[in-house]
This record gives sequence, C-alpha cells and structure tokens, in this order.
Amino acid sequence: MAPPLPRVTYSNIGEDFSGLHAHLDEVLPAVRATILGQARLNLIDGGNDDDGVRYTAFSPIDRDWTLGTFFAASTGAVDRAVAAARSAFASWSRRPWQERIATLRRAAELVEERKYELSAACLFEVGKSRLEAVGEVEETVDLIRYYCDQMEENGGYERPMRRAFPQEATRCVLKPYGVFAVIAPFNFPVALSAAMITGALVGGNTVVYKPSPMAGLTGRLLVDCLIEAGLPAGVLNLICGGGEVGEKLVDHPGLDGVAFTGSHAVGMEIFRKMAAGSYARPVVAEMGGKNPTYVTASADLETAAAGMVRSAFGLSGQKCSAGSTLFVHERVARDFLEALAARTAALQVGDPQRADVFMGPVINRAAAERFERAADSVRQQGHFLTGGEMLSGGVFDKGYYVAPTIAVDLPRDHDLHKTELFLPFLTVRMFTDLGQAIREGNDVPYGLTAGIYTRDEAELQLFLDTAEAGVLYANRASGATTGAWPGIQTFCGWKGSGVTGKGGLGPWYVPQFMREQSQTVMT
Ligand code: UN1
Repeated sequence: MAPPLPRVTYSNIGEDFSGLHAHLDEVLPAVRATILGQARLNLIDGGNDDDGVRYTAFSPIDRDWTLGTFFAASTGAVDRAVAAARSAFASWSRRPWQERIATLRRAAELVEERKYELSAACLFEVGKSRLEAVGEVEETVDLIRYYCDQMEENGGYERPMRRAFPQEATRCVLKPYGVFAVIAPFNFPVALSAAMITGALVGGNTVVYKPSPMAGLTGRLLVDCLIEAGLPAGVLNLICGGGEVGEKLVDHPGLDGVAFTGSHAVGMEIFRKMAAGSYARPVVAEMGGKNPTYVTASADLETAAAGMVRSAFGLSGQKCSAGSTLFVHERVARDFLEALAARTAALQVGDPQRADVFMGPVINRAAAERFERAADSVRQQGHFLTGGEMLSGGVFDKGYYVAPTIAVDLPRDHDLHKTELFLPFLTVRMFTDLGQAIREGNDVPYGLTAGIYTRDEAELQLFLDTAEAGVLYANRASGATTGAWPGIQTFCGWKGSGVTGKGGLGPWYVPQFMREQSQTVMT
C-alpha cells in the first residue's frame, strides 16, 4: 500500500508534496467532470428544496465554467427552515451530548474521506491554490474534532458547585439557546462554515445555514457530510442566496442567535439588529482585519520576507488574517523591500489547478474593481514597489486576476493603510521607533492578527505587551499573520474584528453558543 499523503497545515511549508500533487492531478479533472455544473438544492427539514429564485454560479478561475445552479431561498423557504430548526430543537438539545458529538465525529470522518474531492470543489469555487484548498479541508477535520474534544473535556459543560449547606446541591449547567443562523463567507467556505455549524450543534442548538452566494457548492457538499453522519431532519438546514436572503434570515423572529463571519459592516448591522428586540440575542461574529507586520532592524530579513509574502498574497489576500500593512525599520527598509520584491516577483499567478501556482484569481468583478480603485489612488499619491495592474492574456482574460501588489510612499494617514481591502495588496510604512509604529498599527477599528520579525528580546516583549490583536505571531516564515490552526492558535477578533472577546479554534468557542443555568436542589 502506498504511504499516506502528507497533511497540509498551511505551516508545514518544507514538506515534499509531490505525491499529493500527483494525486490531485487525477482528482481535479474528475471533480470538474462530475461535481461541477449540477443543480444544488437547498435542504429544509431533511428534504431537498427548490423554493426560490434559481441562479447560476461560475468559477472565478474561468467564467465559462459553471459551478452549479442554486436557489436563493424565498421568504416562505426561510420561514420553513427556521420552523424546521425550531421543531428539531427539543429532541436534539435533550439528546445526551455524547451522542451529539459522536454524530459530529462521524461527519469529521466523512470530510476526511472526501477531503480531496472537497478541496478540489473549493479550488474551483473560490480559486484557491491546491495547498490552500487542501489545507482548508484538513483544518475543517481538525476543528470539528477539536470542538467535540472540548465538549468532552468539559464534561458537557456541567459541573457541581460548592454547597452553602450540606443539604443543598447545586450544579452549573451550560444550555443551548435554540435556533442559530450561521452565515458564512466565501474565503474559507468549508472551514468557517463547519466551525460555526459545529460550535452551534455540539452545544445542542439547531441551525439554519446560509453559505456565501459565491460558495453554495462547497456549502452543499459539507452539509451532505453532516447529514450522512446522521443528523436528524431539521437539525441543520441549508438555504442559499445573497444578502437579501441573509437579511430575511437575520430579521426572522424565530432565531435565538446568529453566528457570522464576514465584513465588519455586515457584522455590525447584524449585531445591532440582534440587540434591537425586547431582549438582546447572542451574536458570535468574526469580522475582518487590517493586520500589521513589523520588521525591525534586528530581523532576519529572509524569514521576514518569506512570511510577509505568504500572508499578504496567500489566497490572493482574501483572508481576514491577511497581512495587509507593513511597518519596516528605516535602516533595513531598502534591503528588506528588495528581498520582498524578489520573492513577490517569483510567485506564480494563474490557474490554480496547476501545481506551481501560488496565487489564483480574486473572487469576482467587485473585487477586481476594488483593486482598480486602490491602484488608482496609489498612482495619485504613492508608488508601486511591484504590481498595481490587472493581468491580461490567456487564462487571465477568463477570470479576475490581479498582480500581487506592494504600495510604498503613500501619505502616512492614507486610507489604504487602514481599510480592509481583501486583496493581494500590501501597503508599507517606514519607522524608526517601534513603539510608535505599533501605536499606528493599532490605530484601526480592527484587532485580529499581527506579526513581528525581530531578534531583540525587548522589541519582542514590546510587541507582545502592546499589539492590539487577538492573534500574535513572531518570526514565522510560514506566515507573518496567517495560518492559525485548531487547538494551536486561538482566533479571537479584538475591537471591530469580533464581538465576544472569545475566539474560534480555541477552548472558549463552544460555550459561546450556550447560556448558563444554576440548578439548586435540596436533598
Ligand atoms: C480568515 O483569515 O479569513 O489563520 C480565516 C488563518 C486561517 C484562516 C482564518 N485559519 O489564516
């Protein structure tokens, strides 16, 4: 038997992936032939459902490839999905948590069995590189298992309390809220959907899940794994569609909470809505970032350049963890920017089916237009170290491809240093005082990730003490600000990047989907 293929964890960049690539050479055409282009229905109360406006989605790699047809759920379908989740809640929530996690663990096994098929679907749907796509599905398997482990390690979040009197026994119990809407983004369509769905389900909630309109295919393939693992009808419902369907869902009075990953603007709107009724309902949200990296005069410049390139341009910069703004010490700026430009020039951009491609397209026309506007403003007020243009010719004319871009010489307070672009677009500022640079890096409404490259203990400590972000990295070649892994790096958005002060991938995630009850019984 052939040895198992190596796992992809975003960080194991030194591995030999040649066997994996050989396998993907076979899987990709097969998936393209069998999985793309089909009608993908919604799933309500265990049944397929086409009640809604039919739409077709195309691959960002090549607009001539149909991903599939989907149904933007009608108002009636949204109502039925919420009602189904509501009626499934009583028995799902009362089921012993051990049974709930057994089902979720079976789902993790199915995701693992289908990992190359899911990765390939993800590659075609989002335009991810091979390793980004496989890494995401591996991350999915680990995070489902990690959340199940958390439930187990915490004994289902039930614990005996102290006794005021010998005759009085008290337990503290975390209980599910009820029906959660799960609204997911396009960029990690499998991992982030699975994270929110699992968090809600292991805690005993039921779910109405809406994937991104750009990611209905992987959304449905993921749901199939969960359903085949044995979730009862109505426990997990799938409705497709864009913002208008999302709005109907969030406005639905039958919801008890919302889990959301996406833009700051939409997340805040959901948060305000969920606080507007007669009582506030929980929102578990992760809402982007403008993540700074600091390269000090003591840094190992090659390590720093390697990590910066991966975080700025991996997945075409379309990660909330992307490293999108750089502070480099004046003394090393010339050498560092030279190393950075050389590594950027060496990146392969193109059709991500190819093994050597690091960066595929951006997701859609809106992203390409955002790129053009940002590039225009650099032309007016700064310069490009590299990039700045849309790519054309060959496959570049089939999708939306842009050059990995590094902007220098912009005014210090320019908007591009502060706005999340969700593009392969890095802005650069120089500094002489690290404390001052960190204050500038902190001066955004976000606080998700931050990175530093330094060999000076005091600089490192200053960064760890003062950087305002939930995920900090130092001296990492595999990613300056990206690459958090379940059970290893928790992923908590500070300030406008989150709302609860607790993050994904870590020990406090699942309890966010539950509320506390104290039960005192006289014995
Ligand atoms: C995101 O950045 O949009 O840390 C999600 C990372 C991955 C993905 C996080 N776990 O880069």
